[in-house]
Amino acid sequence: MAKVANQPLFPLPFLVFFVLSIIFGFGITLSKAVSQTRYYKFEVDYMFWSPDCVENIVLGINGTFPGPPIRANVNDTVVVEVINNLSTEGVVIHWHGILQRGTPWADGTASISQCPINPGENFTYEFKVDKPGTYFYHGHFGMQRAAGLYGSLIVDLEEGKKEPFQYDEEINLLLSDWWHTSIQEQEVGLKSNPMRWIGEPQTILINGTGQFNCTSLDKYNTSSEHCEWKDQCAPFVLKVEPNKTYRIRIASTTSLSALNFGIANHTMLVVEADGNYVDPFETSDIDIYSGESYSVLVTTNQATTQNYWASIGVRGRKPKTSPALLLFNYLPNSVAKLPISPPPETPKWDDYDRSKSFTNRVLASAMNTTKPPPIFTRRISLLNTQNRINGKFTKWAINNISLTLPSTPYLGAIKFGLNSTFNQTPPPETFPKNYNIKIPPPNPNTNTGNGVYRFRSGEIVDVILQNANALTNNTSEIHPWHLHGHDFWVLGFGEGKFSTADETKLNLQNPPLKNTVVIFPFGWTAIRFVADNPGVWIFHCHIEPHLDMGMGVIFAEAVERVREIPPYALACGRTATHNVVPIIPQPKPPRGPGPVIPYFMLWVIGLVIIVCGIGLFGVCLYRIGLRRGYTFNNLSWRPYLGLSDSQSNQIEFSDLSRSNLTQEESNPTQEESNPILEEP
Ligand SMILES: [Cu+2]
Repeated sequence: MAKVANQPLFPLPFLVFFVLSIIFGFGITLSKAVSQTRYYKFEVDYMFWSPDCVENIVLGINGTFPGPPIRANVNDTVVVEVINNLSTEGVVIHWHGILQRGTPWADGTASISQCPINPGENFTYEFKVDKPGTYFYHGHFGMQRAAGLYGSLIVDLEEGKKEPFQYDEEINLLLSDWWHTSIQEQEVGLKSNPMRWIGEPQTILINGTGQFNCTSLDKYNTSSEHCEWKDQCAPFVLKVEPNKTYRIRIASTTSLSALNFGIANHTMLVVEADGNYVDPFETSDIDIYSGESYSVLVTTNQATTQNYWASIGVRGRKPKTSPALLLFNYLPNSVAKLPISPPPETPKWDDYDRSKSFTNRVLASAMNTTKPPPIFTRRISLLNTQNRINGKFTKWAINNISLTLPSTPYLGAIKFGLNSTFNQTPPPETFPKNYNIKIPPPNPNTNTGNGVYRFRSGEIVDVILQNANALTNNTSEIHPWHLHGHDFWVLGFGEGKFSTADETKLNLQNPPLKNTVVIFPFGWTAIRFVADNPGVWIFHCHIEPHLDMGMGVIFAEAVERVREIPPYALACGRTATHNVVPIIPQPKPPRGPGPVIPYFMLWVIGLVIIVCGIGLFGVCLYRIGLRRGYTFNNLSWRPYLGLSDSQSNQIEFSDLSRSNLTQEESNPTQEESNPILEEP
């Protein structure tokens, strides 16, 4: 039996292989550690809740309202398994501000990117987050967002990267408005003749809590008995430490209201809008429209012995809703300590000059934003009007077409050429030049339709959103328009009807990138985007009842380039039976509930197992070799490389089966001369 003497425990090739494995393995591990997969499981159901101290039913996720926050880093993959526990309604969830490049089927828009998830069934969204910013998610089927189906979605920079501004702590505010009537009642009202408008909200909610008919101020001032706060509606308190800078992320998922946010005695520095850095500017308050988000920096540099009010009030519509108040509580002051200064007053609701001057200050940060292409290749003008169908039903229309969504999702319908599922005639690219936007529509009658604007890949598209008089004289409303699948450059705003004279007013130098932009009463807004994201994207007014009444258009972009639509996304309408789409059960995501799997650990464990396995294998080979009397001190990989012995002047490690060797093939003298091996 071979005996080992002075033999290194691990031979050189094994050591080299071992070290390379570790370097290679850690390379993979580190790259995976930078981008993670974030798993969530969302069970959607109606439940009793008291968002504003009045018990009602809300659409909750996993038994909470609002839904759980999603947090990820740039380049992470977010996987959300949505389980529809509703007994009679379908459901979808849209990831507002996420561009869904390569995954247009995950945009979460019923009838557009996918079929509603049936009651009792589930659907898994999987998408990459490629841009840092303040976002949110919400229902996009019927009016489910207004029923409370929303939550926040924050994307941080990659680990180790720094924001272009500094702050100490972060506060996240998700704003919404709340009605005591159900969305079913609201929706039936909207489609009734005569229409029953939803009216103004009962309460403004901050992170899902508000106080109906009883502001924090009432409570502190009068301790009135009707102000009975429960856990679910306890006033929101921002606990802050003096002399620190806070990044306050503010997103609005309101159904209707345009809001204004201000903190008494404090100014704020606006640094982000809709997930894009802006040229920082200081302001006492911000206007925020439904679908928008901002980050502001606030420094707690006021008298430290005081607390301060922050206030969120309604603008743009004659408000009937009390402003929501929250306490800016300077620690260690008691929460019960009443601020000396009054709450900031919401600017006058119809002071549009003030609104415009704020909006015009939102400009691209010089450092972090790309400029728009200097010219457009296609321009579409969209006239916003309020109309009637058959002289009765009130609708909103764009270029005289009120959008009604088809039962087959556009994405599948266009991909598979199912032309009977929607109007094949594209909607008009513009409206009559002589249309008078200052008066109600002379012929208020309109038509419903579901045609699409089709874009070739790479088209540079300008959209001129043109506001006009609604059905009532001297009335024109604010509409915040939101585009899916894109950020767009906001080239400008203007009064009256857009004309060629306005062309020179467009800002091509530093227009901000946004995903939501407002049109002011009787005015126009110009935007530009590049059609470089294959998919079908809705562009619509983010006011929930307005979209329900037809205020939107559909953009189809190079759909032939869309691949791998999960079959379940199309299991309805004509795509359900279309033979190109086999209906197979959707695989479950690798993990169920819980926010984050430490993928890093899986890699480390896997790596350790592989390296140990290789090591053991190497050691075994080595020991076997020793027992069979081979020498290992002069090793060569030549036989593996296909080199002949004549090319080698050394004994080959590959010559494992020594008995098969001939004398010519082997070099016995070398073996014998080997002092390490001794004869048995
Ligand atoms: Cu609108």
